[in-house]
Amino acid sequence: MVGVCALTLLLAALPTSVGVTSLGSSPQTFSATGTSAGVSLLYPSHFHDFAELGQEISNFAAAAPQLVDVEVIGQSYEGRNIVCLRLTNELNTEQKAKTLVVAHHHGREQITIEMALRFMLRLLNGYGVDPAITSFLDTEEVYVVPSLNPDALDRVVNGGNHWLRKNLRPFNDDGDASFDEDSPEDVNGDGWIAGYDVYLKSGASLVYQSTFYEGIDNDGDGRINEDPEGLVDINRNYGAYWGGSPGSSGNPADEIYRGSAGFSEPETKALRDFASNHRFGMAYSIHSGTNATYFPSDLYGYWVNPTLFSPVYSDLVALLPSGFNTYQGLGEQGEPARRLLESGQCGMWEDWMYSQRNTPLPITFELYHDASVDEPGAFTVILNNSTHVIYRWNGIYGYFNPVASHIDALWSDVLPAFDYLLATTPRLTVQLQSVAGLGSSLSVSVNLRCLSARLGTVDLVYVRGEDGSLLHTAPVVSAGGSAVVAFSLPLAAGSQQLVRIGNDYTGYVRLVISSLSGYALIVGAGLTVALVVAVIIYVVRRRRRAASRS
Ligand SMILES: [Ca+2]
Ligand SMILES: [Ca+2]
Ligand SMILES: [Ca+2]
Ligand SMILES: [Ca+2]
Ligand SMILES: [Zn+2]
Repeated sequence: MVGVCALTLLLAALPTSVGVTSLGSSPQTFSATGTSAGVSLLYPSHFHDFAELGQEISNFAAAAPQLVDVEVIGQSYEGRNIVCLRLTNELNTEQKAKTLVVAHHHGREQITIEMALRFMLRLLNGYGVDPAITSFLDTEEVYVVPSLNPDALDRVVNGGNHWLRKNLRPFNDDGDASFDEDSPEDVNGDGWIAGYDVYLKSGASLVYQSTFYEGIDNDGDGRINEDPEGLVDINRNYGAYWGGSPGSSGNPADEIYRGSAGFSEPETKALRDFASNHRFGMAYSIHSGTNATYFPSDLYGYWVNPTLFSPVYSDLVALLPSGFNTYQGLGEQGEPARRLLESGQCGMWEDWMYSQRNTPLPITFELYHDASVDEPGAFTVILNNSTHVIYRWNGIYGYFNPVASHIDALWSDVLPAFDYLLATTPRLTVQLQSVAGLGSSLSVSVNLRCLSARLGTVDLVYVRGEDGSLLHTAPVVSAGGSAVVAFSLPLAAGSQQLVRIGNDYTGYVRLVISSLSGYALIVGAGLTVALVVAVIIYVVRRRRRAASRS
């Protein structure tokens, strides 16, 4: 029922004139019902399609109803639900800190859905078993969007087009009478759609020209793949710095086509409307195709807040397997994992989260790439004449997704970065320092500590009454830092008041302060408290003589 082990600490510094008895440590018990490793994937070692993903989500919600809430945040272009799961101890109803994971902006990056599923599985099965996970779900609302681009998921798995990156808004590329009538396909039945890279010979070097794909002339117009499915790169469609170049393109045929306007697409609108209702301290958008972490960057591709991002980057390098700290494939080996060649500020998610939603650490986490598919041996020369070279490439799976049997091993590799996400979300602990005062007002002093090693409380810290009224405003508490905050509390003798301390980033910690006759202490009776959401009821002995003087 009650996690009271923090209370001993919280009560240690009370003045002797206040009659307080500590209950001492109690074994920690858990408020919500977890699954205790009782839930597993219905489709393990398997890349899910849209319908199977829906079954997994339903299974999670059924297995741990006190930890899982499922919300539809919008519909894709073709009307598929875009779902967000909230994982938290729902029996702790106080406002909590919030953390976000968005997966699968890009259709072919299926591994991101698999990582999101395993992240949720870890939380559901660790709650009530692993103290760290229990604490995370007691103090945070963890939001997970496992697929922001469900139309593309359906095409990638069931339509056979493993290359599809963009959303499914139709576009008539060739201006004939039909939309999307000629997409690539696996003509030779070897299980993948080959890509062909065309290079122009320029002296001793080769200059990349274009890429085309395996396919047939579906509509008999004499051209192959001239009107494929897929239009907007939804990770270039956010409404901050929309239109930036060269990071995005205005050409509908390009893989980084930005759409007709910022938030023109239903998928980005859904995320915008959802995120606009929350304040996230930490957020990941997970992708694949390289091993890298991207932070909000300026026009030149440099971090906008290196003082914060640099240590976070170092943390991630230390947590992840070697190889994650390079932007592979663009000649940036050894450079920090940040976008250097693709400029920022071109309608991407992290720049919008940072500049428009004030999320201090939105990180695009590119969590998979097999470098061997970039090696010369992965390419077959199919033409080499005096002017051109054409290579065939089958590396789509190694580029964006591992083989299915390696999904769980990849999850083991990246799991520490997800624990780090939860640990870096700022939260507060509150220690009662002293209580003094008599009659109708108490002077209360508390010690606030920020539980993130990298992020402070972001915003000012507010002391509020139960009705939300503002009693006191305290400065920002720095990352890993603490601060003593004093405030006065109007409180008539014999009454009690709930006090809430925190802000929209950290969530709130509750204190119940009572001024009653006699000595007594009641701790958390009948109330749900988490490790750091301490509910304290303590009793102030009324000093009648002193009171009569005031
Ligand atoms: Ca057409
Ligand atoms: Ca088209
Ligand atoms: Ca093929
Ligand atoms: Ca055609
Ligand atoms: Zn991507």
